[in-house]
Amino acid sequence: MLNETPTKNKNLEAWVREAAELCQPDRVVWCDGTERERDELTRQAIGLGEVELLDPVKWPGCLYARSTENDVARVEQSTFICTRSKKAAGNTNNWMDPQEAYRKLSEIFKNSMKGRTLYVVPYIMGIPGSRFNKIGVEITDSIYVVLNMRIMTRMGTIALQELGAEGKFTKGLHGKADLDDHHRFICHFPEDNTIWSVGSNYGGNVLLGKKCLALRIASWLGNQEGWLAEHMMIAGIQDPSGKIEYVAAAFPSQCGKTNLAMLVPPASMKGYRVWTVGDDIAWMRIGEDGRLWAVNPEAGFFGVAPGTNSKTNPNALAAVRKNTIFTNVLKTEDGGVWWEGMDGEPPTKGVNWRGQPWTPSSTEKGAHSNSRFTAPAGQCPSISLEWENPKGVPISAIIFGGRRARVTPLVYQSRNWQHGVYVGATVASETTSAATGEVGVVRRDPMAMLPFCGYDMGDYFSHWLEMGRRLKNPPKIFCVNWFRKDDKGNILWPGFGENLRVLQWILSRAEGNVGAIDSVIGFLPKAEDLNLKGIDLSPEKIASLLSISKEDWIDEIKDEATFFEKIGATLPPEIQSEREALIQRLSMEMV
Ligand code: OXD
Ligand code: MN
Repeated sequence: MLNETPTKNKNLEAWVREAAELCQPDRVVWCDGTERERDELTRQAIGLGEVELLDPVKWPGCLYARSTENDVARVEQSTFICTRSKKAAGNTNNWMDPQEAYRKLSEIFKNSMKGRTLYVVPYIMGIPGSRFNKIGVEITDSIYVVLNMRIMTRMGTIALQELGAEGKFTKGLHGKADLDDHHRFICHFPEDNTIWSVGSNYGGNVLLGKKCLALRIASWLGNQEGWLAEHMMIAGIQDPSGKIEYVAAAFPSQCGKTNLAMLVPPASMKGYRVWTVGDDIAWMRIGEDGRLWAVNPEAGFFGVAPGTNSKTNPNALAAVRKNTIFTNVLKTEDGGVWWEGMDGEPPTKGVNWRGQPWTPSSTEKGAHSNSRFTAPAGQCPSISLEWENPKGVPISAIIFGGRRARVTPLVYQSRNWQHGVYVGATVASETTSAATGEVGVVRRDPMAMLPFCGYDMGDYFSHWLEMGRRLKNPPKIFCVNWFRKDDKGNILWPGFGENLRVLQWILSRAEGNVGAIDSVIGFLPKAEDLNLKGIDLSPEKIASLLSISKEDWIDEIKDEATFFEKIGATLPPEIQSEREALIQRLSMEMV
């Protein structure tokens, strides 16, 4: 922790001075990222009541935090893309004029750090030493944010060294202000490479390297520089011969990306392993070999706690046993943590996420449904040897998915890249508690990027199409749905480790080793080509999982039209013609 300026970068110095003038903190502290600094900040945060220490024997190095009750999820209605022209932000983003946004937020930031410390957090998104890195600097008055950023990014002196005297960086200004949701704004200024976030202390709104830089700003930069910043997990699938193939998969929040990235193969699939490269974000570039190469720009996992147990995700459980920050879970009497869906019996007593006494007979949940763990990725037993390879890993298959009780089958393959972009563009999912708002409503979430694309969605689809034209050896594109239900509302597919069976089919298809049924929506597996050994699923269930209902798809296409109309004139004609081709196939064939 340094009190004097440790950088020769004049732009950085000037910007920190400017922010301090606006926010008027008592002190300015530059973070160096050392363990000594972490210990000192932890001590201070405990003193301020921002975090509590968990039992040091059972949960070594772990901290417990609660956010205010009205500040537990991303706030999409208060998230803005502030480009000079509204058109650049597109119709699916909230837009604010940059002058107005700076003025409005300045009023909230003004003097808001009086009596507080302003921390300067330099960080790297990407692998240190890689030419594809982006450097960010977050200014914040929250020690909780600093402690989380040091897990989620490569932070401190290492980032200042990489930045050097002349380097460019994303300016991120964060302040808690009064944590009043009327004063909560998450504003992105892609033309200024700047983010201003105020009035929140919840991860997705305030860990500015993650959704704000690595997705919203990075997707804008990717469009200009010719690469993709995506809301995707990345994993390597090792087969019994030892060969590893990599997949990247996009799912909306809370649809199991982290579980898929850390999947443990079922006992009946001997010789298979899944290696985690990343669980949330993929930066993908075209390699010299004409393939798509993906890097996880983050250094940690900011995962959803409820439902994580030794069956659903033993690797995540192992990863969070030390040096982890738990937010909005239940704190047990013996200094441990608990959440709904954890192994074993619930504790007899505890303090819930609101800070109130809790017992199993309480009507309220112990942990908030969007409660989180922040854990260093390197602690995950399934972490890939390649996860810090600056080149990234070559992607054989891209997978899109959503949470759909009906309509979408367990898995299908698109016909080609253009059709795959259409499939990604039409992904829909039932909403979850990762964002404020109604839960369980079907909404279009193209490429799982609706809340994260930093520019016009139609232009984003065009960028995907352009990437496909440049790829000599593109990954094959698939769509999956682990959440299909029968008429009685029961989920049909067991999910979790068994999802590897679907990945196995996907990779066989990507390699051209297996046939498929050429259906109206794309290539469907023949039931006999799915590896179902050791799994108890009736042929009727398999048939339901792979079935497509003409009526459902006609409704689906109508709903797509409404969404495409919203995107407006920038919707690429290729997407329109894919849709028309599907309409034609549906009207010609009985499915
Ligand atoms: C996340 C999200 O936190 O997608 O990863 O909401
Ligand atoms: Mn996410």
